[in-house]
Amino acid sequence: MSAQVRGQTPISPPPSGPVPFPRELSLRLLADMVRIRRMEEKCAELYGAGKIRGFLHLYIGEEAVAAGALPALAPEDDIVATYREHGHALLRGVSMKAIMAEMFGKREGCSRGRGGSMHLFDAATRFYGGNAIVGGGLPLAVGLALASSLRKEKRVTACFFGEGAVAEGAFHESMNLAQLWRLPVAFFCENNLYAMGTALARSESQTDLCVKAAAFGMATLKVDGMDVVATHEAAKQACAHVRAGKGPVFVEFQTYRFRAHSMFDAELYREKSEVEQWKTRGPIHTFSARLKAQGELTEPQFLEIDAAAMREVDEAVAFAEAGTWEPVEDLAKDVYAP
Ligand SMILES: Cc1ncc(C[n+]2csc(CCOP(=O)(O)OP(=O)(O)O)c2C)c(N)n1
Ligand SMILES: [Mg+2]
Repeated sequence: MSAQVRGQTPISPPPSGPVPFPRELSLRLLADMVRIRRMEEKCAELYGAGKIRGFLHLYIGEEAVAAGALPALAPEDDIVATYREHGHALLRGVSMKAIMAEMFGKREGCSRGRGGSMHLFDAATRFYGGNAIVGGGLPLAVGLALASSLRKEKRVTACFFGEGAVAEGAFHESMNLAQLWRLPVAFFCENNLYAMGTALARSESQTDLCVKAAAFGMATLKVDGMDVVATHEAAKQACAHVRAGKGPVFVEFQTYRFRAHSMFDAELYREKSEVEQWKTRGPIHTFSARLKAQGELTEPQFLEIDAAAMREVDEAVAFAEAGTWEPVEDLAKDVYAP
């Protein structure tokens, strides 16, 4: 396999420079990334222990995208995501307890234990899933945006999806109608360079995703997805564009997953050295180093943020463990009419 077919090279230097946010916001973004990381590390461990079963796709390495994008959204906005959505749900305000219980398949989970890792759903926070179908979220997002547009409700629909979705017909149909009807959608593409084991250049003749979006006449932004400063600024800009009634926007977050695609993946499609190089751009350690350099974070403060995240994880696991199984006689409920 040639170098071009693997992840794009060369890899840029780690994100650096001053953080222009108020300290409170910076610490929140940092804490949010740490919460996702610690929650998912625990999920991996619980998967190994047989407590979490089925599919499990970890977001580790990509945290700066959700951490930067979610705070740009308002409570009335709608969100659609993929199966790699644990972090998005958490930062939207679904409790870690309800997420963990869902991972376990317990009745107390946010989808009552029927969705599992790939189908976290919470109507109260307008978090409309969690979708196992590649590209499946895009038509849903366009439908939600069409509904809010017809009802004259002021909402942004944020649609998160991987770069693998651009190979699907649903992507092109959704982009076309969203732009044609000037719908209020922010398409947030998480380009982590691989769709399972397929590098972007192996499946796409045009690897610049913004060029694809621009072909529909859509406004585009390309962002360093490992830099939470850049992701937050870009998401704010994208949402402002949509809120101003200028129609949809496409944002390409250039990111990288540090773990396997799912728990069943021997990772034969990329070199370990590529992963190690990307880890030097890790969103948590680079951002905390910048905050330390400008005197806004000390190592003990970082350790306290980390400890708080681990306490939240422990409480979520205890909640999931104590949760209940749906009785077998209820299994056909909501599936077949009585
Ligand atoms: C329509 C469809 N085709 C194939 C699959 C199998 N599949 C699951 S994940 C995946 C890769 C998707 O990659 P990407 O969109 O880049 O998201 P990432 O996993 O990198 O976050 C594929 C092909 C699927 N779930 N749905
Ligand atoms: Mg991908």
